[in-house]
Amino acid sequence: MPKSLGMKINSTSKENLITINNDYVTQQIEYFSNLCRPSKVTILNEKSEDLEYVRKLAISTGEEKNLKIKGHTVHFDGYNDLARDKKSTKALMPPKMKLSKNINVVDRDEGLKEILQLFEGSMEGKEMLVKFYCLGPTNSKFSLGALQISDSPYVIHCEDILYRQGYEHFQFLKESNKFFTFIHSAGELNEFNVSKNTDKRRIYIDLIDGKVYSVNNQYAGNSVGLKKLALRLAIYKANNENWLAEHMLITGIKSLKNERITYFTGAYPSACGKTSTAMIPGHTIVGDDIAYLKVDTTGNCRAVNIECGIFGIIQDVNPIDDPLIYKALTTPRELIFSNVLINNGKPYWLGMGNEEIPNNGTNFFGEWYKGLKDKDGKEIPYAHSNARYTMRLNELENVDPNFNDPNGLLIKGIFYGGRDSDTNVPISEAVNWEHGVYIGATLESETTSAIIGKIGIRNSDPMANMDFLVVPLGQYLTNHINFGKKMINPPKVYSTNYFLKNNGKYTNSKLDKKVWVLWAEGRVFNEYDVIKTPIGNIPLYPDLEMLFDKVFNKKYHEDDYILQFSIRIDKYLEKIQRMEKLFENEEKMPKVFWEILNQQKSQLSELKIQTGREMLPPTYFQ
Ligand code: SPV
Ligand code: MN
Repeated sequence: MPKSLGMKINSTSKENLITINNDYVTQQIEYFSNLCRPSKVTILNEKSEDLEYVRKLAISTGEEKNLKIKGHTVHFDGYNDLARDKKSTKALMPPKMKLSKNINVVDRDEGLKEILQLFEGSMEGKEMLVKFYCLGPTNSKFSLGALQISDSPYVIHCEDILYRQGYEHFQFLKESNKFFTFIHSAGELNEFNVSKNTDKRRIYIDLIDGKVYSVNNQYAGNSVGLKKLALRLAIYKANNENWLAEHMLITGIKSLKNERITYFTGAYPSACGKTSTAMIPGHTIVGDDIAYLKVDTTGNCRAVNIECGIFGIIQDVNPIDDPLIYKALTTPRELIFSNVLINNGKPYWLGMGNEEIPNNGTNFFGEWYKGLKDKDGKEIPYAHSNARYTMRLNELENVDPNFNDPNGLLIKGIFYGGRDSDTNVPISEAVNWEHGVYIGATLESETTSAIIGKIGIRNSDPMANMDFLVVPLGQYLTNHINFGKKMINPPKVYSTNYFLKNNGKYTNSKLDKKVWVLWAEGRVFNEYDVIKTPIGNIPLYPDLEMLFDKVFNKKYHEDDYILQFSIRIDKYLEKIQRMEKLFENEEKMPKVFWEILNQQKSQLSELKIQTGREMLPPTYFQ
């Protein structure tokens, strides 16, 4: 036991460290304890008393407050710390490495120097918590160890809810240093217990060392190491080992006749229907955010949710649209609300249904009253649009019984979808795996509030993973193509779009996605025919009519079908142009990407010349 550390830890912590028996772990803790200078270091086990210790600490330090319902607490992030900070999140670049131009980087030596300085003394007067987790189910070939060090009991509390405990996993690691390390400090806190120096917020990713440094923030997308910070390290690792680390949900779709359950993954940029796809009524949820995908020995695709909880957007969770989540949020269980309005121990959020919203309370701004403005004269809403809830998955009635399966779940389909008001049809099928990669690579979305910045701008977001890429984009896409080559039965791939508009109005209702996914599920078993179009395979009207009838007992009109499934030639051609520009300077692009793009382009252009029309009904292709 290093002497400097020995003075700061109690006998239980000492024992916990000795049992782990890993020099690299001890070195890290000692190094960061010396650098951050906490008054105390606590090394936590995975026992229930240790979980309780963190819950209590989050309350006693004021980072969380108890609410009326048992087990519910609230946490506020600062006014400048309510979403992921893309600008201040950078990969530390070793001298010979080259990344795509849209990946944020800083020279490794320079970045390390800057961030280590920010960590210096950052935990003075605070307690440093050390915790061991496992990404993915334990005892599985997917399992990855994660060591989290933080001065924020809120961060550890979130991780205790969102991730599997990994103390045992670390014991089995023996002397190995093959795990990820996350070091976080909320930095100096203000009178509301929120990070004060958000101008010095930095999140630096060290690919060489498998380590992420995060300082002067609390918002979970920035602070919780195992979430988007681990995703970046995993993408780097996966890319070198030919598996996939993806920003994907996993759901079990029950077939129409209920005779089978088929697992799909799905990638959607933040706040674009991802959680609601994972939570479609009647189906099961395995995960709503991050999945690892591997090819098994039989040539099939298997995936695990690396999390076991949800850090979900709370806006619009109401008894009609999300009955299961709403029920979970309004009954006793361990639950952290963040950035909602609190009045008299009760949380209020945007779009919560018929509740009357009080005129005052506490929110992410501090003491709030209706009409309150910020220093720029902007009215402060009672709750933030990126307000969230943190909850265990097994609190939900629809959790999949196999969600902890160490072998992963057999994946037969993949969905990609973005917020797209004018181009893509509600659902189409890729003709093969490569075309599926093309669909994922060309994913675009109109921006939302999950990221700091303007709302409503069209952004390109390959596989919804662009924010987290730490390998060149072309190489990442080549890895996707190669992943397909390893499979005997690759999953079928689907493009979905829940946001298609006509004259400013959505062309379908929120729940219609249930029909689209059931059609995809049936297609996996060749139950429906398709119409072949230049953009892929689309459904036939009678099949959707039957599905709408069986699922919702509702008439699906042919006019709606024609409106939704018409091929918007001009819009697709515009999209292709944007894609040409985006990828033109990208190195190591798979050749097949350009082949597919050029083929689509020439087919669509020809149709345009032949017909003189910018939009063709699905029946045209029959
Ligand atoms: C997302 O924005 O994609 C999320 C929430 O899942 S965050 O933790 O901020 O990444
Ligand atoms: Mn996400």
